Amino acid sequence: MRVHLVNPSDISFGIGVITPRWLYVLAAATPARYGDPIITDETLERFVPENIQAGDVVGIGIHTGNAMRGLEVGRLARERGAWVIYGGIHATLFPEEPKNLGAAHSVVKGDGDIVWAKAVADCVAGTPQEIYDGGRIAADRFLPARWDLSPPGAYMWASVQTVRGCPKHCSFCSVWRTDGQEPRQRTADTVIEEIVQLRRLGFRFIALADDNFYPVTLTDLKQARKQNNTEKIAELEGIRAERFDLMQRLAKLPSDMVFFTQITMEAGEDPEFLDAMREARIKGALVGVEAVTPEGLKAVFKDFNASGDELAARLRTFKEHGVHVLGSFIFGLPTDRKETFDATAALAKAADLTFAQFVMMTPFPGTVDFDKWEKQQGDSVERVDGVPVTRYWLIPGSTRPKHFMEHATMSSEEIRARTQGVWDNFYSFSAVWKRAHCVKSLKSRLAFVLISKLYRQMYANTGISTDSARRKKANRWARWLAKPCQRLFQGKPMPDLAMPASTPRSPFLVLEQ
Ligand code: B12
Ligand code: SF4
Repeated sequence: MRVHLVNPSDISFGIGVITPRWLYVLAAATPARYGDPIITDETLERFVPENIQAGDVVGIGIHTGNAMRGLEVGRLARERGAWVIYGGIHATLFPEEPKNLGAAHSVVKGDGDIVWAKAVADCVAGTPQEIYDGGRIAADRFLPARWDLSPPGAYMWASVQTVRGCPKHCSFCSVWRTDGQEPRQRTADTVIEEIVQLRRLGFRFIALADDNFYPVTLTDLKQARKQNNTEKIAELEGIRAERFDLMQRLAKLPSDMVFFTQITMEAGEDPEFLDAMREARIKGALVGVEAVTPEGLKAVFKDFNASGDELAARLRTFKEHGVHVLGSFIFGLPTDRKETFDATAALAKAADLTFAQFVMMTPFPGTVDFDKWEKQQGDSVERVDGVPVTRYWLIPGSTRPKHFMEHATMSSEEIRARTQGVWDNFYSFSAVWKRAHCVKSLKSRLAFVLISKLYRQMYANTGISTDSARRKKANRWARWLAKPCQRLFQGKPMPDLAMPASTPRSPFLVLEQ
């Protein structure tokens, strides 16, 4: 009996950009008595059903974007006589789908770190349960990943999660509802151990795969102080101090290492935090800008973001402190008008963003927007070959509608074309070359151009609602660009790298009372 773990994908660039972390965490959760699991990441290579023997256990992780392919993989595995278990955010939200459409024996909801061993053992004993609830485990129970099982040289970035959950409540995001609003933060020791192991293997670039790397803001602390809530103050200061501790330890790792994370714009008001990020070599961060107007931000419950002139200044602060910003914007919000596209393109330039992505509003399950949209559709929901559009991920790409949420003043095609225009504008050769001057040598500039082009190919035109012809074209380009880019990310393995010494706990942080 062998355990297989499959990350489904119908798009493959041949080279993986970021490691799908769940594969290697579940590998760590697989009891040793079953041997090392066989890992298939379909972003690298196609799943081969013939490799499955009757009685094997096959774990499949799905998010909404790869659910359809995942269900197909499950059916293929079951035909071979395997036990089929699903997990991941999509299976957590719709556990009946793997059962009805993906030939599942079991579905694991929530975190798989602990419950996976039981699910496998039950299958081996021939008594699988339909549902296992992994819940939200505490941070000290998160398992470090089995990076020794990752194929050498296959990925550009490894991914290490340092904190799970986010205290905010943006309407388009499912994280705060599935992972919770309480930050579950790993200790610096466990994170650093994993990163050292990755550097030993030759990974120099690490994505800190966090929902929000800045879970405690200065405003949160001020508020707790104002309320004289001593317990809350201690909790928040503890979380913040641990962040600084982690960053001080990252700073002691080999100087060729580069980190990237996701963070809210509020960090732009916290120079001490930004400086610590720079020292830690967290050279870039995805910042969810989403909208450039106060109305747009209100529409997505993100009014803690700045807008107007203040917005560009806030974003520039990151770069002034040595942290490059990948700005993320959403188009198709109810408040968007034709002018919004040009205003966004102008803001992206004025804010001196290093990278940007412009995504079309998509109602992801588990979000407030999805619930509202599904309710609005009611019984008169449009269907494609019998499938309601509120289950759009089950509609093949060739017939899937391109945009789901009707807009009061623009057609879906208009929103798509204008969004495309903003991508083209931001990633035009001259604009990229100008931005490339943020690095010094000619070689680094050329690398910057290559990476910008790869990023654009991978994300523009590959959204969940894009038609297959566009996807194929973007895919061809990305595959062509991925190989040379990947070489830029490789480091020489450092098998003897030692753990950096831990630092005394950071001194108390300077805050106005
Ligand atoms: C890092 C990240 C990325 C990275 C890297 C992706 C990668 N290769 O891993 C990048 C930036 C590339 C990315 C891109 C996108 N992402 Co993303 N991403 C994340 C993030 C922040 C962390 C993922 C992670 O590594 N987690 C750590 C692992 C250990 O946790 P996990 O995956 O949840 O796995 C645990 C459990 O779910 C469970 N489990 C998972 N699989 C399985 C399988 C089995 C068999 C079992 C038993 C259990 C199990 O056990 C695991 C351990 O506890 C998540 C948010 C989150 N909190 O997960 C969003 C998230 C997954 N992304 C999301 C989205 C929407 C996207 C994009 C579509 C964004 C966009 N518009 O372009 C793209 C899609 C890219 C693609 N085609 O895959 C959504 C998915 C929503 C949904 N309903 O599917 C999430 C949840 C964030 C959100 N805002 O809602 N993403
Ligand atoms: S979009 Fe970002 S800030 Fe908003 S809830 Fe999700 S993770 Fe948190």
